[in-house]
Amino acid sequence: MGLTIAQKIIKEHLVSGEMRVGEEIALRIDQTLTQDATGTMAYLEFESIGIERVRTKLSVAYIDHNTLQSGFENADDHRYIQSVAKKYGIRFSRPGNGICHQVHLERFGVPGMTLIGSDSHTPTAGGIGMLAMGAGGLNVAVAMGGGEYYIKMPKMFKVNLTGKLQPWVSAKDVSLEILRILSVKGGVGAIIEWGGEGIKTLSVPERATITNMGTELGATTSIFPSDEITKAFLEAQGRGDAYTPLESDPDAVYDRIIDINLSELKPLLACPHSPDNIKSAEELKGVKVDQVCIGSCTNSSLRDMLRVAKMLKGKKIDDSVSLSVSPGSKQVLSMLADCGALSDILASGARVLECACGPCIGMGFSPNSAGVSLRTFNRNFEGRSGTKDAQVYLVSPEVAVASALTGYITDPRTLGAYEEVEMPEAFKIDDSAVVMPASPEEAKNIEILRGPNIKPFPETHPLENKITANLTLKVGDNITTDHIMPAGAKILPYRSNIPFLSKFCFAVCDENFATRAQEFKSNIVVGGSNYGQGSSREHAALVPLYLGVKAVIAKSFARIHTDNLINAGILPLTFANPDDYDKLNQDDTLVLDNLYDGMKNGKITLKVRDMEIPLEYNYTDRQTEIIKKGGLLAYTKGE
Ligand code: MIC
Ligand code: SF4
Repeated sequence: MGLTIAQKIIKEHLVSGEMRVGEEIALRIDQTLTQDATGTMAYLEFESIGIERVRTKLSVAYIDHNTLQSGFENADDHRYIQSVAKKYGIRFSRPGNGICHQVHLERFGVPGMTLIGSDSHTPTAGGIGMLAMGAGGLNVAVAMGGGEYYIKMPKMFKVNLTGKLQPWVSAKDVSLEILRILSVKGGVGAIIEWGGEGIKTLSVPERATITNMGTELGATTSIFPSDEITKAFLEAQGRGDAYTPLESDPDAVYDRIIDINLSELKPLLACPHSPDNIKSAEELKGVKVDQVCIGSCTNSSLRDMLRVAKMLKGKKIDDSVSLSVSPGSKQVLSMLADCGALSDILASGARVLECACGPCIGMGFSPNSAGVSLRTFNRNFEGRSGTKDAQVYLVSPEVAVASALTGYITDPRTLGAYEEVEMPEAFKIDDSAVVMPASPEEAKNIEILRGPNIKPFPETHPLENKITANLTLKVGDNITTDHIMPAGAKILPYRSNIPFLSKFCFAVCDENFATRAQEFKSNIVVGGSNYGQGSSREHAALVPLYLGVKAVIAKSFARIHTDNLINAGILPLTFANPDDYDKLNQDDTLVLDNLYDGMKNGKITLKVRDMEIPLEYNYTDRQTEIIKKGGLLAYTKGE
């Protein structure tokens, strides 16, 4: 039987396990990346594992999230990460060099290799045929130390593209279309391979927009073949030698095949507050717009920015609209400046922000009260923009500019003639903002610089055989990590200070959660389906751990968050009968007894009032050991 692209890479990197869907497999990891918001914690964990130098082929530490520096905290964390990088053999991408996924695609990604990153949009590198996955910081720390990365062998989905995108329709619309088809949980447990004749019409940055947003489907990752288009991109980046061709076998077998005809797609928007709440620009035309943001790891490539500049050239944005443009990398910004496109953007009335995540994670540029914000980003979860009642829509750069010009949601196809942008034959290469690590000899004398913002890792304890806990919070379906542990400019600087972060835990759902959890000391959270979707932030597990959360019982879980709960030593349990969710009330006293046996046979009984509710526990012996020891750090250190 033939293999899919992902199966080929998995086979090459398989350390243990059988490649059977749902079975746990261990993979050798070639490259890792971290960003600063998850990086400080990941490097504290790496230090605590106690390895002298990274054992990957390449590890890069990016600074792109916490770049506001409105106090000493972020600057201290950046210095900490820079010193760790220098000492342990990691490249350090300085603030201003760009968003991790954009820079990694441009400068470091290699087709056929494995990459894990402490950021959920790491699959962006699937645009050049890498098997790239988001992971918790601790998993990345272990991989940097040469340890394997464990996943459940995913199902294989194939999206067959035919046709060609029509003028004013772009790769973002493909991402939104697949979200319409599959929903935010439709990709859980699957790898999505993109193929068919239609992919020959898509450049690498367009492919990367699509693999980037595969994260919003809950997919393990998304991947394109590595072909002539990949080769041309790598050559234009001066990295032609990184190219290897990669495609699936003609007789590869997929669990699901989805057909999309690019020629039939229209400009789409994801409406508040979920990336799968899709409507067309035609349907929404006339909605008043207050703010437009262009950028993020989804749509900040040179190609996207040139398109934006072309649309803005010689025009002014509407007086009522505030427009921000954040190029994805120093390479993009500098090439925009050199060719004059930056002046066209500035002359239109746009505000140009630095090459960083910025408004995407609420780092400035929050919308006005109840403001309508159109963003070329990948997530529009409630409150994520920093304004709780903002109405955020996810759009393509084309819809973004068309709407900024008119002040209303506008179908760009009404703008008339469409001119293709011309991509340069070679990108401008300047890697001077990537600081190289010290040699092993020099590294011995490098001191790690720790600021006062860095507080100790929360205490973990081995799992007891019986848990008696208060049901301190009951939430619904699709709870995101932005609900569990919000981000944004006011909170993000404290990512290495769990006690401080804890005040904001679940604040989007219940402002009193943290206080109540501290009163009860032993807590359980109950959720609906797809609990923990969204980011890779392990803080969404570490902070509940700090607040005494012992278990989460849900209808189903998102992939990375499940790992993060296990890594923190928190029990993720599912209802055997999803309807039992309705029987539980907030502040019920819950008893989970005989856990060790229950974990062995996969069945645990929840006692509440006079009821016994069957729960399922479907994890491997390795995961059980991790939870029993009180988390992956204790397990890895052999405590
Ligand atoms: C996000 O887009 O939510 C983030 C911020 O990039 C997160 C990582 C984090 O919370 O630091 C992600 O996607 O993993
Ligand atoms: Fe940064 Fe936004 Fe991408 Fe997350 S989704 S890495 S915050 S740009």
